Amino acid sequence: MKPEILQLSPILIASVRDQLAEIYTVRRYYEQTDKAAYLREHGAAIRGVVTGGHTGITREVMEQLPRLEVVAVNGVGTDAVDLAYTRDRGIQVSATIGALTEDVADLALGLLLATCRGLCTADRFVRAGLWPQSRTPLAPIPLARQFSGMRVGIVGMGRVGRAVAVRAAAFGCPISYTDLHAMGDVPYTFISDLVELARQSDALVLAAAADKAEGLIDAKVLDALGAEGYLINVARGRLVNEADLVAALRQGLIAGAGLDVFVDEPNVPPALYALDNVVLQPHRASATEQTRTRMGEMVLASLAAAFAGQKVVGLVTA
Ligand code: 8YV
Repeated sequence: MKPEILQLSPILIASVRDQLAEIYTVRRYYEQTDKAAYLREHGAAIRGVVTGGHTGITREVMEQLPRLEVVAVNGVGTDAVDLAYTRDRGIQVSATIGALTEDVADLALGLLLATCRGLCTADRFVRAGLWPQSRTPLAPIPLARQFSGMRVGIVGMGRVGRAVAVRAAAFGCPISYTDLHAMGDVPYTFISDLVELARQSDALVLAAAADKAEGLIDAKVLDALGAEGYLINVARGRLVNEADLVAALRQGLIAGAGLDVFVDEPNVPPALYALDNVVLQPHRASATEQTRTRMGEMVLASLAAAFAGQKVVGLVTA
């Protein structure tokens, strides 16, 4: 009999979906309207969970899966999984560690360039047919901020932080960072205090894990970043106090923001829609064909290892 899998978020790669369906009985929890009834019906037979980084899985759901052996996160963040609980029960948790680093860093740079150079505003200007109407073509759009050479501050010098640093350094940007401690193996300036890092940066890029850092970026940090400063978030919405960010953007206390993640996805603070100094993305940093294929293959490998009684690929905790 095929092992039963509970799937909490969609997989967009057809070949991965096909393989999952071939090897396992896949219960698509995310498609159900009455999720409680679905769990009552299938929970007892479920041996594995596939979920997204942002979706994770709650303790309440896992409590209804008595045979659960493995949670395979199709993503790198495990902040939405109750790891203390999985550890207690000996459930293995895997993440697609390393698979999406380059894409997330690419998007951070894309957001930096798009925000500083006003790419989306200028795109809207051209699409609206406003260019030919204006006698001095660029007058309705303010001059942009040069990105090359900007002082970039990175919050979290993990895999993604490092990949952002390499890219920004290629643009001639001096790099500083903060983390729990200085890293001996990177050539960038460590600044332990986040407010001080913000003060010494023209752009702050969030690349930190979110489990212990809710609301890290608040009014104080934004104030230190200042009216010429930009905030980029490719990590988790929860790292930012969104009310403080919206206020800072509206009042011009910071220059702009490029955001791929939000506190209550897919809901975005409506005030942001009207602001030209923000570039918004629907949590798409890892959403390329190549990366999602690699991630899906890691998920398949994890499940296979777990059901063969082995250590999963990309083990986070067991
Ligand atoms: C993933 C994410 O794309 O990796 C993560 O933690 O949040 C996203 O980048 C998501 O998990 C896809 O399911």
